[in-house]
Amino acid sequence: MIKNDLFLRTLNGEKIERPPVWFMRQAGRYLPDYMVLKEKYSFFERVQNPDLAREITVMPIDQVGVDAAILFSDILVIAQSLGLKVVMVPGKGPVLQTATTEAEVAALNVENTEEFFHYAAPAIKAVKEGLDNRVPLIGFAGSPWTLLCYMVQGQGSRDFGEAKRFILNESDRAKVMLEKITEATIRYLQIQIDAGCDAVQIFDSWGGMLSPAMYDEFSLPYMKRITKAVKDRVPVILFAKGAWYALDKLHAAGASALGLSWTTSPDYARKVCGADVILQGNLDPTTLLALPDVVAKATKKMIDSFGGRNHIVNLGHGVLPTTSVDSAKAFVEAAKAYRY
Ligand code: 1CP
Repeated sequence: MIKNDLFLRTLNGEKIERPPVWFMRQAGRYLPDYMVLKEKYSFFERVQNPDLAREITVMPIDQVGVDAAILFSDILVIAQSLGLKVVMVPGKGPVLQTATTEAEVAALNVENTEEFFHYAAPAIKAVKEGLDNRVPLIGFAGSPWTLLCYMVQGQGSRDFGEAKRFILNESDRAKVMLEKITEATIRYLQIQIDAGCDAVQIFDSWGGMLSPAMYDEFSLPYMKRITKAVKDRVPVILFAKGAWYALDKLHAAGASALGLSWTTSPDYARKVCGADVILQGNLDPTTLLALPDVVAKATKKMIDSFGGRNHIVNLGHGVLPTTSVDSAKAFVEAAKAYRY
């Protein structure tokens, strides 16, 4: 039994005394103790070594008091499992081997998934031990479209223009790639759930870069397949950043909750999805650059806007690396002090 199960009870639609709080990218990025580990070990050592994965995943529970943990890893592990090299370049971000030609896409190997992720179950079990049933553990994956963005582009991008050119010019090949990413993702999520993850979130971080019609063709069908494959085992949170136009369809896909970025209002989401939809979000992450008392007021106001129910407090995207620990704590404490 998990002692603090506010997060899971909210996903279940239960009435509770206050909203649970966690935030995207809470495990890495801004905590000073994480920075120390970052100097000592490479990114994938931190992901794959059970002791490091436990220490980093549990850190925000102990240090900022969030109500749920998210496994320390990255969405790009799926590109690795399919056979592409990924390097995290300090100060720059991820750099990947790309797959765009017919031969490169054909070589992406879904059958390698279980062997590649041999480290995942021991890491998750170590994390669960570290959590000691204090709070639930969230597993995660990127959406197939968001993964394709990196696998075509080879790195982050302002507009993912090359990825868009690829799906326009080579839509059949792009769909073969999206299918493969989908299959590998489902297998990886099953491994995470088997090992003890209590819920999963799919990050469609670049979903909102697509037009509604392009979203329906190149992201939604794969989000749906993934959701359908795991939703009977654990609650699924779908976060399609900026894709407000797809909320009703993502809801209909069987998501337990929908993540909102700060440009989408809860009123709008409830209007298109129904009054009982469970929502997560959505404070603008730059708000956490403000002073702690300013953060506390903005957080309370944000929670008010969700109308006192069916809400998981979070940011509208990942926490920024320049966030101070005091402001992150002010955000968490404002949610914990809130009463419905
Ligand atoms: O060594 C480091 O600290 C490098 C920074 C870093 C970290 C801490 C990267 C590189 N990934 C991560 C961890 C990570 N990534 C987590 C673990 C849990 C946590 O930090 O709380 C999660 C959930 C992610 C998810 C992720 N990675 C997303 C989706 C969420 C989002 O922010 O949109 C995306 C798009 C990535 C790709 C990625 N990995 C790393 C960076 C710098 C990026 C962005 C690259 C870019 O587009 O510029």
